[in-house]
Amino acid sequence: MRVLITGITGFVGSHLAEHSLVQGAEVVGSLRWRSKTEHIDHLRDRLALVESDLRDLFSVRTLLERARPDYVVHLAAQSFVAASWETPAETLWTNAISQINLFEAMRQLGSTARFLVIGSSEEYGLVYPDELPIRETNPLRPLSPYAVSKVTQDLMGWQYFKSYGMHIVRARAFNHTGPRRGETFATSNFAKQVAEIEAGLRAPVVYVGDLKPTRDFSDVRDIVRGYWQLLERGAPGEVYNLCSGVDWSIERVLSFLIGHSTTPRIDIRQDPARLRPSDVPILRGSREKIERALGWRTTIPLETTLGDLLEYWRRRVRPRAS
Ligand code: A2R
Repeated sequence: MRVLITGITGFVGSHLAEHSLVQGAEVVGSLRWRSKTEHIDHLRDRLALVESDLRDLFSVRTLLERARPDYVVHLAAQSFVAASWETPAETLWTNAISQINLFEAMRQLGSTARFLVIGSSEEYGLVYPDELPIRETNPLRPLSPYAVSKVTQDLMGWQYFKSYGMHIVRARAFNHTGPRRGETFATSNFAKQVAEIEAGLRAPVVYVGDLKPTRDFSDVRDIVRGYWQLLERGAPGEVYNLCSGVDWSIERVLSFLIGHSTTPRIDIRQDPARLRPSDVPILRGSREKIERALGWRTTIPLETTLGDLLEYWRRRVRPRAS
């Protein structure tokens, strides 16, 4: 069994690579010449890595010829919602065209690999209170260029399944976090600030954006286990939410991290630069469909995830402080 993981150097890619190896799979990852490899350096001798920019069809074709995968998990993306308002065209191009390139190269090469499309809860966007919890049948009302790019990926997946009978399963993962989460994401950013305060690298003030929105957080290690199960047993053409079914406000996440700090008093200050043009106020999902189909459910409490995230940042920050 050979799995191709695009975006293997990213947050989720590194965790999925670990999980795939535990499953006994041969892992091939795509990366760019300038990609940082710190998240996968510990796995380097157990991975095959192929250089590829997925926006380039020629490059994608070469990647697939080299990888000859049984499974493809397409994680590579411009993954940051906030950045998508600054770079809407780049976000759409990277996220939508890269996936089309993969589909077209697979068609050209006659690949029958199983393909997992990585969508997002952001696709649901504006959700009214009587529409909670969010099911796969909820309307898609994307509120950011990123969300539109993910709707496009999702629906292109559906279209290639219908048009060409490709084995494509679609995942809509709600927020996930854990060690190695990029520092632009709120959970990780807060944990990093707390770790830097503890190490004496900054004043005891955490800078925040809007704390009111609530999100349905899962641990990334639960999410990659779900992705693997979807590859193995997900129904082609179908779409599945991956979520915990519980939402936490961003404020509660922050309070948890500050509450677990060794620094007795930390202040909170709003930074207008961290506010978004239109933020989704509440995201809470239903995982009923995937649980019924595959028996998948989250197992790691968010408290554990946030504790691990804080530890991760403490380990990274300490060498700078000494
Ligand atoms: O930017 P790089 O070179 O470090 O690689 C990133 C990769 N990537 C690309 N790879 C090939 N060609 C491209 N044009 C291209 N653009 C980006 O995607 C990196 O390895 C990965 C993204 O990693 P993260 O930003 O850490 O995202 P994360 O959290 O792992 O998200 C995985 C998936 C994405 O589809 C998100 O939209 C979704 O989960 O939430």
